[in-house]
Amino acid sequence: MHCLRKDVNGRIHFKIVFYGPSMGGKTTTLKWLYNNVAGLEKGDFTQIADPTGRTLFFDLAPMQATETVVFDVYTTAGQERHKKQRKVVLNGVDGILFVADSSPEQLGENIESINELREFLGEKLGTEIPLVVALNKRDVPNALPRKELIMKLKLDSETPIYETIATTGVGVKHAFQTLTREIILRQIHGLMPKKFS
Ligand SMILES: Nc1nc2c(ncn2[C@@H]2O[C@H](COP(=O)(O)OP(=O)(O)OP(=O)(O)O)[C@@H](O)[C@H]2O)c(=O)[nH]1
Ligand SMILES: [Mg+2]
Repeated sequence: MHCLRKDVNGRIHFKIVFYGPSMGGKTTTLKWLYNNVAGLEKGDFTQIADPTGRTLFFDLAPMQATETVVFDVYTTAGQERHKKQRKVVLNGVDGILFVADSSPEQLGENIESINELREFLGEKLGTEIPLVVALNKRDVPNALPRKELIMKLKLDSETPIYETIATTGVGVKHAFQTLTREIILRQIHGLMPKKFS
C-alpha cells in the first residue's frame, strides 16, 4: 500500500480513474456525477478533449466527500491511439470504475480495454486497487445481456457490477458510492494490524 496523500490543508486525496472503451460513456458518467450528486463539494471540471468531445488526455473533477477526504476523479481517453496517455493517468490510482459499453458492436472494444487494464495493473486490479464495473448504455437497442458481458469480460463474482445509463444517471451514483466505500475500506484494512485483517 502506498502512503496517504495529504495536501497543504491536511486533506487526504484518493485518485479514482474511469477506464473503458472510447465512446462508452466515461466522460458522460463523470459529468452526471459532477452535476447531480449532492453532498460532494466539487472543484473545477477540467476537460482535455477534441472539438467533438472525445477525450484526448483526461477529464478531472475533484470531489470533496468530507472535511478531510477528497476524491480526484479522472477519466481516460478511450481511443486506441491514446494508450500512453492512459498509462500516465493510471499512475498512483486508488480505485477503478470500468465503464463498459453494452452496445453489441462494441463487445470487442470492451474486451480489449479490460485486457489492457489488466496488463497495466496486473494482480493489483480488484485486490489492492478496488474495481467496480458499470455496464453502461443499458438503454441501447439490443443491449448485450448482463450475463454475457460478465462472461466475456471475465469478471469474477467478487467484482461489484452495476447497470447504468450515464445520459440520465441511472445506476451511476450507486456504482460510484460502492467504489468510494471500497477504497476507504481498503485503506482501513491496510492500516489495521495483521491479526484484525
Ligand atoms: N444511449 C446512451 N448513450 C450514452 C450513454 N452514455 C454515454 N452516451 C453517449 O455516448 C457518447 C460517448 O460518450 P462519452 O462519455 O463521451 O464517452 P467516453 O467514454 O468519454 O469516450 P472517450 O473520451 O473517447 O474515451 C456520447 O454521445 C454520449 O452522450 C448511455 O448510457 N446511453
Ligand atoms: Mg471521454
